[in-house]
Amino acid sequence: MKMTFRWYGRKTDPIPLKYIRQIPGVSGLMGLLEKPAGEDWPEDEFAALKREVNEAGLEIEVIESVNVHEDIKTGLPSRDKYIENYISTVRMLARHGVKVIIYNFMPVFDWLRTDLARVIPEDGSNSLYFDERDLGAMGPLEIVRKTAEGSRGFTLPGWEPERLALLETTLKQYEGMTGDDLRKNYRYFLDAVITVCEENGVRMACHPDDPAWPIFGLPRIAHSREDFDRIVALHDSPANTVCLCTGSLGSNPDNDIPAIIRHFGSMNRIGAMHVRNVKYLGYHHFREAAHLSSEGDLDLYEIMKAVHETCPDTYIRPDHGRMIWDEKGRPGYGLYDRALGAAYLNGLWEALEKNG
Ligand code: DNO
Repeated sequence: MKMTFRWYGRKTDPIPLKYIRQIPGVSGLMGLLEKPAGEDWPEDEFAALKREVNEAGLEIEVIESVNVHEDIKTGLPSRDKYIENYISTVRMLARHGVKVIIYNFMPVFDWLRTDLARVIPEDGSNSLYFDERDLGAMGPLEIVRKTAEGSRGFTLPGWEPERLALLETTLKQYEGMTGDDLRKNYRYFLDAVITVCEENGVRMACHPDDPAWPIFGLPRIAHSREDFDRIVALHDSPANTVCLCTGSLGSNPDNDIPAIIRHFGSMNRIGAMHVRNVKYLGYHHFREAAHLSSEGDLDLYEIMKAVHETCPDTYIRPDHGRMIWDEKGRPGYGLYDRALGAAYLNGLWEALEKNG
């Protein structure tokens, strides 16, 4: 297992690389370049990022959020141009030693919350929060406005301004589209990209829908074990894998996370893991919790045990943290609680290793 940490780059991430290097057991990043979906990532910019990360004593073998353009998801004729750009980015990242690319195939929205800083009454910290009843009253444009307002001036993954400027047009393109239509377009994308990944020693890892159910009537096809069975079968290859995000899938209590890890881990279809805890508050209602099992409803020991048994070489990062100790950072991506999460997950791992 390689413990990593998400970092947004020096320009927009207030956390210095040195601090990340000082978290015990963190050997690398799940890094990214903040680029609009569909863009061919410039090699010089990535090379500079890699140099900077390596000089700080960290690896950068996993890249997140190489976002898929909406024209690919909706199957417009212009998709071929964007797929070509994607392939060129995959080749470029491979030349620089990247092994896993995390992306998602969610229509329009990446992850969604109704409050980015809900105070946890028990301890005064705050965390990301979702209540579908609040969403019902809001509608897509309103939730976008609210999310942008609550982001403290940081761009949030999947909420890039260029993408949201086109929101109304994009929503129209999805009208009448079914899950099967989306899967058909997904297969077209994978057929083009996965062969290139195989040739270049890269694995694609699909991030689940978050929360793990359909929203605003949009087709969503990645929020259960059955969904991911279909995804890995769309183009059967060891390079077509899952980014197993425990908190996203875990937002639906019907998803048995350790069982899902065992299932895809033993098929060699887990490319990377995002690990965090969730506290259920009711139907389609939850908040994010500290990583420690007893602070939420997921059993992190069982989760790490399933990883240890079936995919022990995977990349992991502690996912969203709460805001604690008065930190003012990017919602979900502060330093302190994620560092505590990494330390805890490393502790569980040490115990699992010593128990054989
Ligand atoms: C949210 C992140 C996601 C993830 C993307 C991958 O906090 O985990 O934005 O990186 O879905 O494309």
